[in-house]
Amino acid sequence: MYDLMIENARLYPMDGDAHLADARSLAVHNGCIAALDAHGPAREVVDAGDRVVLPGFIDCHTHALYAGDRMREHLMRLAGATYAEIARNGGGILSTVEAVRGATEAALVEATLPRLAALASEGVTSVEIKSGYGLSLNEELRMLRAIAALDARTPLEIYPTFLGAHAVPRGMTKADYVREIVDTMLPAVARQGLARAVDIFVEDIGFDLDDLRLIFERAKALGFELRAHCEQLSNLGGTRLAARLGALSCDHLEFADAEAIEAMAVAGTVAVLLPTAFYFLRETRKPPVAALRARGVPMAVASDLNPGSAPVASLLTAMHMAATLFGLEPEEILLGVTLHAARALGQEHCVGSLATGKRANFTLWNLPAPEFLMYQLGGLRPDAVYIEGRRI
Ligand code: DI6
Ligand code: FE
Repeated sequence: MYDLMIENARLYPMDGDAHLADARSLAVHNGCIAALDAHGPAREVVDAGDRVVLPGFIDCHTHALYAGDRMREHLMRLAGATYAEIARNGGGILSTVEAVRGATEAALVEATLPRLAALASEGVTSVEIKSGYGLSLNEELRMLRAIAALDARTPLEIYPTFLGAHAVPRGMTKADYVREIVDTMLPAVARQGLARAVDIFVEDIGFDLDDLRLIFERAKALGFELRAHCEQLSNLGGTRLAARLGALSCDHLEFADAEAIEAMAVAGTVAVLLPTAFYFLRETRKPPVAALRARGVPMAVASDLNPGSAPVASLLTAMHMAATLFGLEPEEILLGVTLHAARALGQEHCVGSLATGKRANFTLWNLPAPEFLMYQLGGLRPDAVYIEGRRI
């Protein structure tokens, strides 16, 4: 006896490609997908009425936990200032660090809940959330505890990432801060089990290749998965090194070159593309999508939701932009928010497609076809969202 049966559905399993399945039904047991094309009794039967069923979307790169806003910086940018100029003049990430340090853990959680609700309303069932606005042991731990609280407060599956190496805090040299990350912060985060992955912002205004190596080697030894922000604003070679050190994903990649792509292809690293940041910062250099495709590098798409470069609480908007701005094909984008996003989080064994044994995270849509999500912008919502077989 199954717990739940979805019948009469157009299933798009996203299991390798983005095609329509022959199967018309999906059975759920104990929160997992028990069978496709199942028959047999179920405690609850839902007639999908020929609607589209997709795996729950996975937003695999966000900085959704923050306090305050950066509206004034955005207005400065609209008037001509660049992201890097604003950062060098004391704005940027460090201004959000001040806001986060001034907010209670409860206030951080309350500020973030509506942003997660917005993502969930679009069919997102898993969200990665990075720390990185604390920049000290205690403040980073506080952010990670708030992320754990969000996991408990929402039905969403939350994947916490430690991004201590997001910016150098005021009053410290980069070398001293990197030493603190390696010697103190990483072991403490590992001990408390507060993050699955470790991330780093590799950029002139962030961290360099030596920092990347030090932090990744320690993080790997402590059992963390590795991710990196690379080649967003310039080409420092972060992608090549991160991929060689075993990064699950390299993210942004506007300035990635052939060597970077080759290193990702060899290592099986996922390219996480973030068109909202490209759009919001009014960048002109696009990631090398054709070359990534040609070399078979799996591409994911995420919202990058953050107060500075992408205040965009909408994965559907990121998906639409991935098509119109970056030239990804609709099928690539659908895989990019399901199977490939799961891979970027090291979770492809349990989420990201409609496959037997995976968690029963899926959504029902009244659409002519899934590609419609890359056509209409705005106003699209799933009729139902299920996480581990329960409707939320
Ligand atoms: N790259 C980004 O796009 C975000 N972080 C990063 O390293 C921006 C974060 C912010 O500006 O607050
Ligand atoms: Fe980011």
